[in-house]
Parts: sequence; C-alpha cells; structure tokens
Amino acid sequence: MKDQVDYSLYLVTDSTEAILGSRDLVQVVEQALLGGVTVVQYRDKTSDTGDLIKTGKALHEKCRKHNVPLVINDRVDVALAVGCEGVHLGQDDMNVSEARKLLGDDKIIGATVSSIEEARIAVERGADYLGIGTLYATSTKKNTKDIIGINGIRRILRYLDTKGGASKNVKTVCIGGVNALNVQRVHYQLHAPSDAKTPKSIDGVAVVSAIIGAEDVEQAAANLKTLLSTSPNFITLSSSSSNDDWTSLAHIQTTALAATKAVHAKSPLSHNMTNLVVQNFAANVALAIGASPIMSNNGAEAPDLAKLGGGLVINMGTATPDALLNHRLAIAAYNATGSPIVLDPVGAGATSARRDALAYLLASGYFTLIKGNEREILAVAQASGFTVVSKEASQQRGVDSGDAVYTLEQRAYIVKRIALRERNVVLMTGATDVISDGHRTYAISNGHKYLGLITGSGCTLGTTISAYMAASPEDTFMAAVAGILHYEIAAEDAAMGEDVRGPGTFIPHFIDALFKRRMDVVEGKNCEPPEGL
Ligand code: 3NM
Ligand code: MG
Repeated sequence: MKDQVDYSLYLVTDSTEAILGSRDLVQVVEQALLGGVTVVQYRDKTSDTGDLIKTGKALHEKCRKHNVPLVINDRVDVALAVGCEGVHLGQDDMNVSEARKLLGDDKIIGATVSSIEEARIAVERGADYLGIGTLYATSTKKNTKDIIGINGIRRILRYLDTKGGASKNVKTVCIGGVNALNVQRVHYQLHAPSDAKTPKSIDGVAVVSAIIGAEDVEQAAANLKTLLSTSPNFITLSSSSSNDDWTSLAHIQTTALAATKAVHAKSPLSHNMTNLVVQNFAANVALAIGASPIMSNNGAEAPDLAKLGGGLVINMGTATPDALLNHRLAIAAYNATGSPIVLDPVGAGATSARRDALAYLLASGYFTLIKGNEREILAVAQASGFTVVSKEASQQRGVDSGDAVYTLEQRAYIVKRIALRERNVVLMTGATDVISDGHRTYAISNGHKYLGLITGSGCTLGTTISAYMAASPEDTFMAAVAGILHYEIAAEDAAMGEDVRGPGTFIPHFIDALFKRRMDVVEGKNCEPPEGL
C-alpha cells in the first residue's frame, strides 16, 4: 500500500507557541485533514515519550478516518507504539537501514536530505521518500543546514533520475518556506516538462506554518490543495507554440506585427522599479511604444498595480536591502495575478553583494523573462552554484564583436539551458541578441552601436519587453521577440537620421523612431520583414 501514498500536500505538525499557539493539535490536524492534506508527520521535539504516544494515537485515529498515512518524526519507538504508517528521519536521527530493521518493509520511512550525497545514502539505505530542503529560509526551523533553493532541489531530482533504479522511484517532497504565495511557482519549477531528458518531478510540498499557523486551518489546506491542482496564472507560454512553424520568417513577421498592434490597442501598464538615472528615459520609451508607464519603487503599492494587468520590470541597479524588500513584495504581487515580470540583473556578478542580491531575487519568485548582457546572464547561470557552462564552452573564446567572450552557439546553449531550468524566457543581449524559451531559440542582430553609448538602453529594452508581454500574454516568448524587433529596428532607423551626429542627438531621434514604427505598423505601412533575424 505504501507505494500508493499521495505525497502532494504533506503536513508537518508543530506544537510551539509561535505556530500552534494555544490550540489543540489534534483538532488542528483534523481541520487540515478536512482541507485535504495527504500525509501527516507528527513532529514534536519537546514532549515526553508518554505524551508523544498519547497524541500520536489520537492523531492516528483522525488520519485513519481520512485514509491518510501518519508518520512520526525521529522516534521509531513512538511509531511502533502508535502503530502508525512510518517515521520521518533527520540526518541526526537513527539511520534509515537501522529503522528499516525495526519497522519492517511495509512501513514508510522518509529521510531529510539537503545534498546529492545525503540523497544517495538515504536511497541506498531504503528510504521510501525524501524530504528535500531547505527550500527557502523559514522561521519555523531556524537551525536548518542549507538553504538550497529551487536549483538545489532540481539538482537532487536530476541526480535521482540519472542514477536510475531505486533513486528514480523514490518519492520526493520539498520543505522550507512553502506557502500559498509561492506554492504554484515552486510546484511548477520543480516539475520537469514531459519532454525533459530527466523528467523526475517533485511529488509534493511539505508545509508547517502555512497550515498549522493559519487562522482557518481547513481553508488554508484546501487553498493550497487547489493551488497545487490548478495551472498557475503566470504560465503564459503558448501550448500551441510547438505546432507553429516558429522558424519561418513569415510567422515571426505576422506575430511581431500583431504584438506591436496589441501594445498600441491595450496600452498596458509598464511598471518600472528602476534607478533614478533611467526613470525619465524609460517613461518616454514606454509612451513611444504605446504603453502606460509608472515608475514606482514602493513595493506596498505593487498589489494594486499588479491587478491592472501590465508588466513589471525589476532593475537590480540599486541592490540595497531596502530595494530588495520592495522587489520581493512586487514579485509576489505580480506572481499572484500572473502578470509578467522582467528581471534585469544589472551588474550581477560584479560584486558579492550583487551576487547575493541576484540569488535573493531568484528565490523570490517567478520571472517571465530574465535579460542581461553576457556577464549578467552568466551570473544568473551560476547563481545557486549551478553551472550551465560546459568545460569546452568556458575554454573556447569566441570572436564575436562587443564584449562577447562566447561564440554565438555557446551563448545560445547557455540561454537555452537557463530557460529550461527556470521554465521561462531568457535573453542575452549583445551585438547579436540571443533569446530562448528552452524550445525556441532566436539570434537577433538588429540594433545599432549607439544603443551601447547611451545610458539605460538595456533597461528600456526591458521596459519595452514588459509591455509587449503584458499585451500578448498568450505567447510571452514571441511577444518578447516582437518587443526586441520594435526597439532595435527603431534604433537602426534613428541612427540613419540626417541630423544624428552621435549618441546625444541619437536619443531624441530614437524616441521618435519608436513612435513612428508603432504608428506605421498600426496604419499598415512600412512593415518589411525584419532583416538580421
Ligand atoms: N524541516 P515552514 S524546514 C521541519 O529543511 C522542517 O529539513 C526543514 O516549515 C528542513 O513550512 C522545516 O513553516 C520547517 O516553512 C518548514
Ligand atoms: Mg530529527
């Protein structure tokens, strides 16, 4: 029976004042069962053995009524006395093979792991499932060993998949800081697409405070259950896209023109959290392409703005602790409504503070698109210790223009790998931009060198893309491509202007050209297929 266990919503109990308060644990767990939790772990680090057994028996009775397995944290003796379905063992508890000898083959044994090595050992010793953590920092358990994030958990899942055998079949839940705000994203990012080489996905999420600490426990559990079983709002990659002939220029042309018209028609909000230097320019670019700009760095107003269906740009330009807190609020708000977010990790990798800021932001939410130059995207690739760059790729040096160190093929590889990992769209800018959603990858060589000589051109490309994605949410990848084409073709047009003598005179002409291209497309003029793609 134990291989039929549904791990999707795994409840871990907590009897502390901070989380349970003065309520009765058995009643609280009963509420959670009514809400739909699928496994219960009784975790109590302080009670005496007699009390543990007494409460364990009471919990077991409730769980049995709902056909939900009960496991006891740490205490094999208590599990035996209660007669429940198994135990959950931490790294400092009895080891899995010793517990197996005492409990027999039919009982469930779970183990907490936070590294590939721990996972390997737990599986070798016969664990039925792994609790993988710590996903995010949590005040429920302050002495957690390692915060490994989504990427750390995905590494372990990938390892289990490639190792094969018992590893492939072991069940997995993630733990640490999972709540109603992030559960869909966590579930999505830990779910490999069906065509992935290593398709192992997480079987469930384990939560403590999001259920035990909730005011209405039943509703909190039911809400998590619904969120887990419905497709998140932020998934906007078109399911039909794989059927499109995405490599045909005619297809790109048609889609791009439609996207430009959609921005004009819908005038989506472009919410920029950016630095002082670019605010004015970003607002002018947004207006020129037909979007409606707002420059607000205050996270407290993000929930209201997110409801307006626009796009958010997070520019890491000033990675102060205060800015990061505001970013986190805004990310949660936009993820909750499903509106697109562009992350611009300015200067990522340049200092350790920026590397930390990037890791913090990547752990804060789901980004519809991450854009940056080669160095910034490499920092994204390496965040959380994940190296997408192959040995060969890091040894060879390309001959591309600009700052590019890698060849075009290497850049395409890096961008595609990150997009597959994050399940989003990744854009690496440069003389040739490379953009991928993991399945479709384009190189775009439009643009003009003056864009590299004025301030904020990267940031305002993000502004443009955010508006495009908000206006065409059915296929955010193609929307982003359309935004890039609009922006870069306008730069080419502007640079050809007779009175453009350098970057200074380029700027006003560029705003004009962005506006003109939009109006031309809307009026059906000058819609040549883009060259340079
Ligand atoms: N184990 P919450 S984190 C019990 O990382 C536990 O092994 C963890 O609590 C681990 O859902 C954790 O309230 C607490 O964040 C998780
Ligand atoms: Mg323990």
